Amino acid sequence: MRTLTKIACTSILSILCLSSCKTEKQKEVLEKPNIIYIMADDLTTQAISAYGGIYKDLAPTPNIDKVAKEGMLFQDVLVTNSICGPSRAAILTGNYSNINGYYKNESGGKFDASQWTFPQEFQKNGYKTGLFGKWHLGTEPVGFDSFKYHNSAGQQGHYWNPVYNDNGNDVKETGYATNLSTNFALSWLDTAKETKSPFMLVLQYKAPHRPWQPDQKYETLWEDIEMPYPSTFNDNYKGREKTAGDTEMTMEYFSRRDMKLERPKSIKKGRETIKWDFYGAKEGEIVQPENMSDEEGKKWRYQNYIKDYLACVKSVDDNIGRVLKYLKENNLEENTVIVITSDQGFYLGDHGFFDKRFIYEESLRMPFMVKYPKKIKPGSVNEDIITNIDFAPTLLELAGIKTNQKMQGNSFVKILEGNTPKDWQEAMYYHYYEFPFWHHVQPHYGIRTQKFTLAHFYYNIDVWELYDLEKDPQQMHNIINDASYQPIIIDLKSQLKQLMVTYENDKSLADFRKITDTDFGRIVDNIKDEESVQQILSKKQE
Ligand code: SGN
Ligand code: CA
Repeated sequence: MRTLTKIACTSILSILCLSSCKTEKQKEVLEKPNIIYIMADDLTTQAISAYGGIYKDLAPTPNIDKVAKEGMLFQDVLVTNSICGPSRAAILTGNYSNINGYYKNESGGKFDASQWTFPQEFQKNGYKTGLFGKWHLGTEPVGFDSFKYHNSAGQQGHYWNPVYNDNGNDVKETGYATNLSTNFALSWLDTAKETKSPFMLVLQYKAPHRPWQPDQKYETLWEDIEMPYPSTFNDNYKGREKTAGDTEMTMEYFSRRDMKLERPKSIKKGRETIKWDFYGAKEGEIVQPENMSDEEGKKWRYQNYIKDYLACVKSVDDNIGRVLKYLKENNLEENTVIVITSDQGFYLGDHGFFDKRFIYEESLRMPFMVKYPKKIKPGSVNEDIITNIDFAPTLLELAGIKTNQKMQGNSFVKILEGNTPKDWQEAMYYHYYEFPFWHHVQPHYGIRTQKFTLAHFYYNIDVWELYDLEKDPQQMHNIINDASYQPIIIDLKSQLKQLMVTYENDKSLADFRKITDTDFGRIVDNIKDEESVQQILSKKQE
């Protein structure tokens, strides 16, 4: 009797074990990871507390930080062309602008949607795919079962009551864009998670892009506080007069709209309203209260700007918190890869700037972190040079999707696993083309290693710059003429040349200038308001 019971128990146990082991094994084979790719617009590392910085205690980002804490935080993810559409095109195709054909925002035309993009590959391989929020590439998204993207203000979108293109139809929604895009994404997830297929969600916030309009509840969040100033706030651009010193993105170029000044009722619709709202954006126009000194005015504009920008980031952080809560409540945390990033970096008064475009650190570095408990050690930090063309191959490899598609980028899954391959890149190639509108930043290309930045500004000037990132991390000293650096310059120039050959962009300066000069067309047809802004503002640019 005793023995019989023992035998019976043992066999029941082994059956139980067998079936549960089998389930585990089956799970591994069947369970492809879900992917959630979250990209905010113009979100920069200086505004994320996980990266430290001067705002970390006053304006923390606990939800974004949580992803970093539970995953890997990247310190050196760099954008190949620091502007919205071109960065998005590079991310989608895994290729540089010269291969995907999308070089510029202004007069950059529409993204060629007949090209291969990574979401198409996910869709082809059985993933449910969805896109919500900012798209900003002109043509309709391909590779998504469902999409709902900002379709106003030339696809920049609006913060309040925005128009979205909902799978082909324009719908005006009521509310605040950051909350709305998250609502749409989460309700799509409700359906996607019920199917047997894994999902790949792309959630791209309009925030914290200009004109930096916070949610009502955060409008006066830091009213009584004077936000700190970046240490390079009063940069005088010595030795960089024709490059950093000749832009339209300093604190003097904020408009009345940026400063949230109320337009007099007497100003009627149309051209006049645009003229009033954008006053300040042109040279010689300064927005500041009467009786303020220049220094006070500069500080006043910065304070308005930084508080609004950080308040927009706060909503992004809150909404990322909603996504994380959703994953937890639906038991999706273990098998979901979460990426948080931005389309480039941004200046928060650093070097006296707002906006991006330059190869200089604040706009070159993209915030980037990944959480995926199955592969990534919590709390890890990585310092390898990775660029935005490496995203697509990495996401595909994480999902176990093989493709013959030619991508210039490389997968960094090994890096996520904590093992940087011996032959991993130690330098990156950068190239920015748009000029003069918006912000008058000279087209330039360059190389960035972990120690140096070497750049050539070439459109209607011929200026080389070199920065020693170890001795001068803030890039205040252009040491291109320093004799002791000449051997380094020779070496960097030859590496740069090699990179241009590798990336198939070893063209003449005349050919590069042609790209800047070419009008590839508008991003969307029939946008009257944008047209007038361009006409009104572009007068005094060259
Ligand atoms: C708008 C902004 C610019 C900004 C571009 C590009 N002007 O035109 O300041 O550089 O977008 O931004 S605004 O006053 O009309 O907001 S990007 O994110 O699309 O690259
Ligand atoms: Ca952007």
